[in-house]
Amino acid sequence: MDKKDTFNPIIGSLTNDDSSAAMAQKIVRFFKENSLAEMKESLEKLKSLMSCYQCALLEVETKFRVLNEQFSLQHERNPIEMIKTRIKSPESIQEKLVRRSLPMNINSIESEIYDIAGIRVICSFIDDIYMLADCLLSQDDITLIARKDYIKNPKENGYRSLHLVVEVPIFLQNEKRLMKVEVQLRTIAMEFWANLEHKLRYKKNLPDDILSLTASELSQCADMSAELDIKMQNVKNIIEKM
Ligand code: 0O2
Repeated sequence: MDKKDTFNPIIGSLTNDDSSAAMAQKIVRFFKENSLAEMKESLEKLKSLMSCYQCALLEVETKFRVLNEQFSLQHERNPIEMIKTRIKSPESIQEKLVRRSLPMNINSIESEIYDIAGIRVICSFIDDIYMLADCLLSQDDITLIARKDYIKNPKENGYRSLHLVVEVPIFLQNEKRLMKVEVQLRTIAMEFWANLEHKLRYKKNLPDDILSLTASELSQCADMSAELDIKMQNVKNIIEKM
């Protein structure tokens, strides 16, 4: 066999007759095409990983819909007002990797970032949040990875929600994969506050005095909405005891 056949076709295509400029061109093309191939491979892996997260979201969303259905049969009311799902945007993933000084590769995305797949379950009452969280966590294919209770321990700015990171299996054609999903459970009032606070947070370049004034106003709004949640829960408890 001709020696050059054992090399990559582009390298192999170099001949002694090539001028050095032609050789340089072929080598540059070889490296360009190779890195392009690597990029394509990484992109394919990333697409496949994102698709697995999408499947995991479907699994967890179905679990909540089943619980909602069963509860509405037994108690004639739905504990879930709304479910929202999202896959974290590439910009947001990149920002998180940079912020945590993590390498920019598929492995660190999968092992270090727990909120690529996110599901938000908006409930009617505070008790529904804990009831749904307990029901989900008692299912034998769900593993709890992390739990943050920002309802019992609100963030300094007033943010409230129950956050769970769970691992759920997805069954593909030839394999089973365990995927992480971040579940945020909150009431309508908590969702209302978080949405508006999120919108206002993106108004940048505010002077310090305005920033501290708005932070204090927002924190008061969070306390008022928490009070509203407690009052609504109390009214529900009274009616249910009748
Ligand atoms: P998005 O658009 O939902 O993806 P980190 O994610 O690194 O900041 P950690 O500890 O992993 O920190 O997350 P944490 O604090 O448990 O929750 C992060 C998510 O909760 C955020 O996701 C928001 O969705 C929500 N969240 C947390 N704190 C606040 C807050 O003060 N205000 C509002 N409106 N939402 C909050 P992302 O990635 O920031 O955004």
